[in-house]
Amino acid sequence: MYNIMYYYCTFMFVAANLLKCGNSQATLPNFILIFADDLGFGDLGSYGHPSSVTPNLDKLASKGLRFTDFYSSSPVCSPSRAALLTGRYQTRSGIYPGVFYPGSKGGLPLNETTIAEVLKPLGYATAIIGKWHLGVGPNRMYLPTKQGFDHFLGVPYSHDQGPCQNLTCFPPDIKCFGLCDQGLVAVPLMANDTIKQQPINFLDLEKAYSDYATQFVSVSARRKQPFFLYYPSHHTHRPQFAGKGAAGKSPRGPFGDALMELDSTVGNLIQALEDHGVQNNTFVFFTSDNGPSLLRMSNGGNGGLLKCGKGTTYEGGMREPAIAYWPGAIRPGVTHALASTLDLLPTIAGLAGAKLPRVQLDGFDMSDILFRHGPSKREAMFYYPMFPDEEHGLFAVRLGRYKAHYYTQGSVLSNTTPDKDCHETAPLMHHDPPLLFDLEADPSEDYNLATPEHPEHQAVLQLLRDVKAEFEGGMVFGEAQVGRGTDPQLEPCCTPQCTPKPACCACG
Ligand code: CSN
Ligand code: MG
Repeated sequence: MYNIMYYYCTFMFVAANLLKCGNSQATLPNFILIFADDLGFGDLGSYGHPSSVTPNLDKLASKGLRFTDFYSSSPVCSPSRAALLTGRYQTRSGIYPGVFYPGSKGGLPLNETTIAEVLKPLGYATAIIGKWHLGVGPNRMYLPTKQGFDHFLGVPYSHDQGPCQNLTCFPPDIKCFGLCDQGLVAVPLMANDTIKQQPINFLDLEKAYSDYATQFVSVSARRKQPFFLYYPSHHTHRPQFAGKGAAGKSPRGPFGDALMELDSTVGNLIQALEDHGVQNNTFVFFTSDNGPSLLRMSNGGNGGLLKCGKGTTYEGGMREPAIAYWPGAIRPGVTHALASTLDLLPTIAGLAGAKLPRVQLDGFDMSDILFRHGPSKREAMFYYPMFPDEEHGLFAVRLGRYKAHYYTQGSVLSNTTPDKDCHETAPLMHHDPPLLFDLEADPSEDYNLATPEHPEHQAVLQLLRDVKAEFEGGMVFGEAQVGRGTDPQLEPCCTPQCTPKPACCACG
């Protein structure tokens, strides 16, 4: 009975938002969004990995809601982050083709509305800690501080987008595994718009992030200010790194160590919520930006039973682990509802009672899934490739249990997996009729159903075609921001007047 009342009260609290009920306070909920980098569907203990050490994430999964059919909007980083923060496909906001570089002229357009900007008018404290990757630009005009975040501690792009010959792992004299970009400035650590350290010290980085994040939780909670913490980790993007607490500690090797370090931060965040008594008033969500990097063998992640990985529109490229955690409000369980990073903005706005941006959104409120283990409002997922263009449009569509591939293409980012369909040598192929897979019966996309032996699938193919046509009829591509090119002068340098660049940019 107690339990029923408890859930009822919290449910009422969530539904009516400011309704006083039981012990729950009439306050706005807090949000923590943890975004792993290049983490695959099969990488967590709770998703079946035998040697990952992820006790804290596994605890969230067992006490929260674990998604089996959750998608990122893109098989690479910048576009998937744009979609997460805006609730809109990257093609609308112009975050294509590919990903931003340190000297990119473009960025997430300032007229796009992020989750942070949705929450700001309600008095939320907002922070991003970790990897931004939505542009730096002239006068650093595209940094997170211009997109609704009060605080930024982190790197404005990927940590392999700079020379990494000095990036050492544990033991300290061993070079980290993986290729990095030469000829660019060393990777900077930024505090808001200022460079704090260049090159970054990776061995202390996760601890610095975790300390800053728990401090942000603690200060906000003590002030009784609602908060939004966006924690886009560099883990587990290659090259892998880990500080003293995790390096050499996991049986899985460098990838496992990095993942273990991220997991320990998750534990610290949950502890901070409990220490300040806000765990029952905080919605925690964990997922990843795209599938595993299969570029450097076991130094990248693992897509489990899904086909291919990063850079491709097969399931391994975009289907992600995802966990929703809110003690008292979200009942433990597993959901097979179709959902996406695109759905977080409308869900969070709904929970806070915030106004939705007055633009075309691609997300759906997930409240029915979260609080009632109910069905999804989302019927379809649309797959754009790493380099989308208007001529080719969508590569694939999922509608219910069926997925049709109109185009397939391999990617260098999935080059070292045994399946040759994933490699960059697998050329762009147009499929007419499309390849058709039943993802419930065949999640690995092994058995094409659009064959003469299966005439019964004509109806579903027609339905998929209609859904695709209707969606594409409403898609307006924004100006290609990554396509605006790069200028070395725009690369963040802590000693702007120094010579010779990029090597002279060094501080802290
Ligand atoms: S990503 O990884 O930023 O996580 O997508 O670090 O696609 O050319 C992807 N890329 C550098 C990367 C380059 C990255 C690319
Ligand atoms: Mg990534």
